[in-house]
Amino acid sequence: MPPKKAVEDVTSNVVAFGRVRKNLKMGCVGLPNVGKSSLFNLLTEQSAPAENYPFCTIEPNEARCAVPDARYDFLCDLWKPPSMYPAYLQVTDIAGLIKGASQGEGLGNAFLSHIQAVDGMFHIVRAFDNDEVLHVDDSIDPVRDLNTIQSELCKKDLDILQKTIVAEEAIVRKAGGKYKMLPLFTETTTKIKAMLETDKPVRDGSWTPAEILLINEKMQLITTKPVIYLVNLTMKDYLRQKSKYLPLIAKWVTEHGGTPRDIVPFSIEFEEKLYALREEPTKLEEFMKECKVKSKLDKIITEGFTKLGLQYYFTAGEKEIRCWTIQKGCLAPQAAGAIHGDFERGFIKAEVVAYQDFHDLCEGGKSMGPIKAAGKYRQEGKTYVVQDGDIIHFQFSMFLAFLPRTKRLLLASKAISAVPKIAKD
Ligand SMILES: Nc1nc2c(ncn2[C@@H]2O[C@H](COP(=O)(O)OP(=O)(O)OP(=O)(O)O)[C@@H](O)[C@H]2O)c(=O)[nH]1
Ligand SMILES: [Mg+2]
Repeated sequence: MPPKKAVEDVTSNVVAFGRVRKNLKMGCVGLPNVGKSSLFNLLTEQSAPAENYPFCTIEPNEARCAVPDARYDFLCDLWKPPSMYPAYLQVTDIAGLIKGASQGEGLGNAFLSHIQAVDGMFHIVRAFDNDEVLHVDDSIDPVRDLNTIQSELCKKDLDILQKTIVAEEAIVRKAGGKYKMLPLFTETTTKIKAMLETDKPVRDGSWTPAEILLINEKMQLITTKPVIYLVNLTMKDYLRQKSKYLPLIAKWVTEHGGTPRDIVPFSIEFEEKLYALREEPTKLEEFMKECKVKSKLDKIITEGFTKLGLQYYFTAGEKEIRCWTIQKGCLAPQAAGAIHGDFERGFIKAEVVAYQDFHDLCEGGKSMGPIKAAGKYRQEGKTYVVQDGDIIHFQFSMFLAFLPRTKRLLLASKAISAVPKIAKD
């Protein structure tokens, strides 16, 4: 008799690099003295040391910042509940890397485990001229700096790859012929090696879902992590929205697998000025009127959150408005699991209204009446892929929640097997 097919617990229809969990982190990466800790402090309102000397940061600093969202503000204003919980982005401030870091230069290899512990990178690029702030390579040249960091990360990944291949070969040898190296493993590692040897990050390759799953399982590469390039300009350049470095940086990013959306020009000097004026509203207003440009901190947070493949849905009621962070592509039962495991195990259905429909139809009230009347209050089942900003009320049963797992999965498997697996673009 053929072995029984295992019942798979399908949690999402997206196959992507990286870990599947909701508390993913963005790490601040770049050369020393480029403004990583200063940005970290501004984003998270911390006071990590950010002094004017290279390698000021040694051990990583971690904190979180609320994700700004006008939709959340609207719901909070409408309900005015006693408890309100926005979504949060976790941010880690990491030590600076220099040329040769992968071979132990500067603070050496410690950076590897620190970058491995995050899920995406804010790559901070210095584009501010200032003789008082030392540059480790003596001059301002953002393209050279981008190449330095990219090359060090690729070299480090080559090390990881080599170690993974050696470990896999040892397993095959030990098995004494019972087990052969999978062709998928050999083909994938050959492809990765060719990319890394020419300083191309693995994320820029084109990969099948099977290759992505293999990479996730076998090696913790750092160049699979998504990147946002944050370009730190002088206040003068930021105010005039022009910098001689920006076109060069944009060219480099687009030639290296990125898109213009992956670049966020900002200015620590400008953001620190706004921060210093935060308790003087009149002066702040005058300054903002004068300069006609806005802070970029909100954009940095939301872009970071999106880059990690995260999104959230809302629960809204008299007691609480809350954002529940989930991975993009998450199915309704697993989204319910963000609230409590019993909600996932005992999931019956989700009552859903898209935020925009609620906003447009609520007539300034909290009632779902007008939304139902317009046919926009939906009942969704186990295969529903939750959308960013859905307002959801889950129905669940304690009876189902306490059924043994295999029985529950068997009951669910028919419906769930209809959900296609797709590779993240
Ligand atoms: N003029 C100017 N100085 C800046 C700017 N951004 C950062 N600095 C200064 O540069 C110095 C280093 O800033 P940090 O934020 O500590 O830099 P870092 O990248 O964390 O440096 P390491 O921890 O050494 O890797 C500090 O004195 C900052 O005030 C900027 O946009 N303009
Ligand atoms: Mg620092």
